[in-house]
Amino acid sequence: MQTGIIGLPQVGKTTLFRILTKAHVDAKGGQATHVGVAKVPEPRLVELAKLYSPKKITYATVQYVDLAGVQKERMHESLASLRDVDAIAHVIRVFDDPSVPHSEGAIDPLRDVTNLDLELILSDHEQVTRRLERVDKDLKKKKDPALEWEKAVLEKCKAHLEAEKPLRELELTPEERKPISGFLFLSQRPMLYVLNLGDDEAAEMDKAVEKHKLAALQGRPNTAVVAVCGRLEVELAEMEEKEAAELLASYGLKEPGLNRLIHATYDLMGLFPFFTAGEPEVRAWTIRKGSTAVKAAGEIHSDIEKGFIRAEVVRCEDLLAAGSIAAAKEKAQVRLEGKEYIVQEGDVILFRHSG
Ligand SMILES: Nc1nc2c(ncn2[C@@H]2O[C@H](COP(=O)(O)OP(=O)(O)OP(=O)(O)O)[C@@H](O)[C@H]2O)c(=O)[nH]1
Ligand SMILES: [Mg+2]
Repeated sequence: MQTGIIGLPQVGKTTLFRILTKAHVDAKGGQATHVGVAKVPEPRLVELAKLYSPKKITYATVQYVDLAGVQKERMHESLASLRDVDAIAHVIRVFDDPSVPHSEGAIDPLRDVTNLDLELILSDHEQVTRRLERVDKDLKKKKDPALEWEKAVLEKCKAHLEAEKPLRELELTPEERKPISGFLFLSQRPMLYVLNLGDDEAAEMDKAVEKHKLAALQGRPNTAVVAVCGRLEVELAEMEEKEAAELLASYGLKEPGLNRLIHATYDLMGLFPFFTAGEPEVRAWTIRKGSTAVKAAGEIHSDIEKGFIRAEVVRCEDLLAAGSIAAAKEKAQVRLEGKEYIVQEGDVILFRHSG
């Protein structure tokens, strides 16, 4: 699962990518594409580790791709680079800094959001139109209920796009999704708007959306908005933990913007963690909402999936409060679940398997 970081030139994409992934890449890369992995912050892992003193703690991760700045003359390439990502993080420049030129001249976050979204919509519209022509041609030759259905869905998409709305905001039934699942529409990807604020706005992070008149971006389907302050994040990333916490507190913040950004990405992709815990390793694994226990087992190892007997499941909070698995068992908080059990956010699971 990859999230592509896109946005106009010089909006702070690479700066964010570098601190997200702790990668040492050259910000002046310009056209280069970098792929990196970010740890999903998870305080419960640290708490679990206190119970097990494991040799190893392993965090869940998300992948980010740092893409080249979007330029009007190279729009086609920019959009092509989004084909392979599962979600999009659009970094929008809100910070004002005369020493960093803005490709559009003035700072106007809503304009930048609207323009990029429109490019995604146009690209999808072109694809839908082309496919519709093809389908119409084929239907003239021969009646085909499957094609009729595809045509109906494509027309629904087309009308939505013509209203200048992204497909991620179009509600489709599973039946409607089927015929278009192969198309990789760009405006259908989950979208994270990342507002890159100026250093002077760090203390009013949670008011940024209203202040910059971006309330219209909130509450949309498959869309999230986070505000970060790139400069401050760079400073935080270079500090000792204690120092960083003090600096955050001085701005009235509880956690770095990066943590919120990573969590928002994770949520947006419909992912959440479950845990395994033991002396060798305490670990967070990533799973899709709605996945079964046997699927979760497969995340760890295909042998555990194949030889699945049952899962012993306890809520992380219950385990932490009880202090040990044995104590949680005494309180009847450890459940035995079968293959079809739907894994819940924060489950700690021990898989019993054969082989
Ligand atoms: N004042 C200020 N400057 C920033 C901030 N974030 C990034 N910059 C500066 O903006 C310039 C561009 O930052 P990058 O992170 O390279 O931006 P980019 O979006 O990756 O740029 P391209 O890849 O060239 O499109 C650098 O000089 C950064 O130091 C910020 O939050 N505040
Ligand atoms: Mg860059």
